Amino acid sequence: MRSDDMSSTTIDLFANADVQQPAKTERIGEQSFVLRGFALPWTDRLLPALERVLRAAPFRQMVTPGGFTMSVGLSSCGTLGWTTDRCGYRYTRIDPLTGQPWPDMPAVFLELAQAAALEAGFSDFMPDSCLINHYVPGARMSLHQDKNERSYSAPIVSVSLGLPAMFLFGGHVRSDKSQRVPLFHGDIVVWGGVDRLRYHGILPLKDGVHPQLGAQRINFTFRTAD
Ligand code: MD3
Ligand code: FE
Repeated sequence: MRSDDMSSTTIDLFANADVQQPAKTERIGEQSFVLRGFALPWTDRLLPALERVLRAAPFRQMVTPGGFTMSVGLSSCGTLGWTTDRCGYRYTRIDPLTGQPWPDMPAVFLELAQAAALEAGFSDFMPDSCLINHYVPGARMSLHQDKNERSYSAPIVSVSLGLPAMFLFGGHVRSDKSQRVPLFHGDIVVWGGVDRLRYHGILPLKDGVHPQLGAQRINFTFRTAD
């Protein structure tokens, strides 16, 4: 907050604009940061936890309200999971595939998301949802905004694992020019404040084989949905 704003409830959209970030942090927007390799020291704990989540809630390809099957496979953990079907996009407490609550968010997932948010200048990040996206070569995510959350005041933290991908970072209007940001195994991106509603997407995944994960990319997206 700026000192003259203390009595108002207005969110200070530029709260982090003048916060110095460490050297390995790349700033890609007013309040968006790539933390290169931040997740690498955590992968020994992340991958077994991921396997446990996926045993309870396997990847599945969902259908958009327009009737298109997404090329990306999805799962979730945490209190809320993001879902789409012919009826629309929404968060649910029950996994529609299993009829059970989504698996708990592993402690290591939450700890990593909070550490990354803090590194980018966002304290007290409390995600209640982790969407797990599964890309195979050719899979893509077209330009969209993330608008299904109750509030946009919390940041979003995303963890990239496996094959590299080209992230498209657009503006507040779909037709705004996008910047391209390559994302590699272990990179984390944090988006908040003024950048929270910017259009974004992932270009079709290129063929390749990652030494640890094989021919796939897995992305965790942590959100405060409720
Ligand atoms: C940028 N996932 O799940 S990172 C998504 O890599 C999604 O799987 C991509 O877009 C992926 O919705 C991109 C996550 C992400 C999430 C929200 C954002 C990037 C964002 C909000 C604003 C700007
Ligand atoms: Fe998104």
